[in-house]
Amino acid sequence: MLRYLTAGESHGEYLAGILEGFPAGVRMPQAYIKAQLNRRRTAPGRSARQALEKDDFRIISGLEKETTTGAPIAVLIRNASRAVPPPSSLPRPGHADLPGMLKYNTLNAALIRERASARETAMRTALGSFAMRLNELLGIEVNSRVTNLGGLCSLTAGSAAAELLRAKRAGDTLGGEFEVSFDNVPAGLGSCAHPDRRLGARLGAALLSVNGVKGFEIGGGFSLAAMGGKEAAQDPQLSGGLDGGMTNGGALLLRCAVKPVPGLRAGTPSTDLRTFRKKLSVSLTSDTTAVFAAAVVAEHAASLELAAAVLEKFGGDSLCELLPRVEEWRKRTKKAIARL
Ligand code: EPS
Repeated sequence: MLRYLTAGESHGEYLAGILEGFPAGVRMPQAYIKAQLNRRRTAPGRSARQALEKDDFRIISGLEKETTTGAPIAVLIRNASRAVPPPSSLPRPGHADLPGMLKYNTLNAALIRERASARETAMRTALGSFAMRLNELLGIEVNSRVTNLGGLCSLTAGSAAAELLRAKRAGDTLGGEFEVSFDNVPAGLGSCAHPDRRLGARLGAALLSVNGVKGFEIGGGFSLAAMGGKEAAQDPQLSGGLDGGMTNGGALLLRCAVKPVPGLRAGTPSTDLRTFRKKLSVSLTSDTTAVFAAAVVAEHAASLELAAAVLEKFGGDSLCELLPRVEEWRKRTKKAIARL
């Protein structure tokens, strides 16, 4: 069973993560993890904090000479920004502040923000890069792209940058949509045998847990609601690579909607929970958009879930045990999935 845990606060000394159940014999160059962390950190629309962060990380167990041993992999990422925000009883509407303050019985929103912050996704990316690498070695390729930024759909690097600048100058933030796709996925991952083994549901949970994600679709998604069965049957890709909770051998296509970051430099009306006075909550640390970074995080979160499903189906404690099993399965299923 592949599983992971993360810990750490946004401005604590470290983020910490453990990945358990990962097979032995996977070469994992540090540069590979660094490149993935840099993709997340330098995505368009980030706040000034990301220029300060270096995402310096240390792997303290589970690797010998950049190759996994099968033991739990423990990772530490050092936070450069250690400026813990001062205590505040003023929740930022739309963030975790208010429900977190109620839930954990505190009048200090900063305590909630520290853990709810999307800073945590740096660790998910580091751990997810192991899964991405394993999938890659098995021939599974992941990609993502942002398809909508604040309603703007034909995006180029230039039009996105201009839109972000416009929003930033106006003290506003932007939402958007992204797609994550996986090619060359073996058929039969997941299961129709029990609800919690359905891979679509598992991938949905993985992606909906990425900060700011409010919508999730598989393949044709919501557009399928308006189609007849005859029309839908003409395009097998509308299933997004999943039928009955299992991969069908076609490309996996997942799509997410990300809300605009709710913390605004321009301020949002809120209520101080100590005095019950109305006040403007002003956020100076927000990204202009989270959609580009979320797409990178989503690749990693989905890769972890997919690698878990691969390991469940094929087993094996080392890459050399796993590889021939996947190859043999691909040969066996090749003819049946050729139409997709
Ligand atoms: C982020 C770190 C955060 C924000 C952003 C992403 O820094 P801080 O915790 O200092 O505000 O820049 O987080 C959010 C958008 C959010 O909603 O939490 C990061 O490292 O990704």
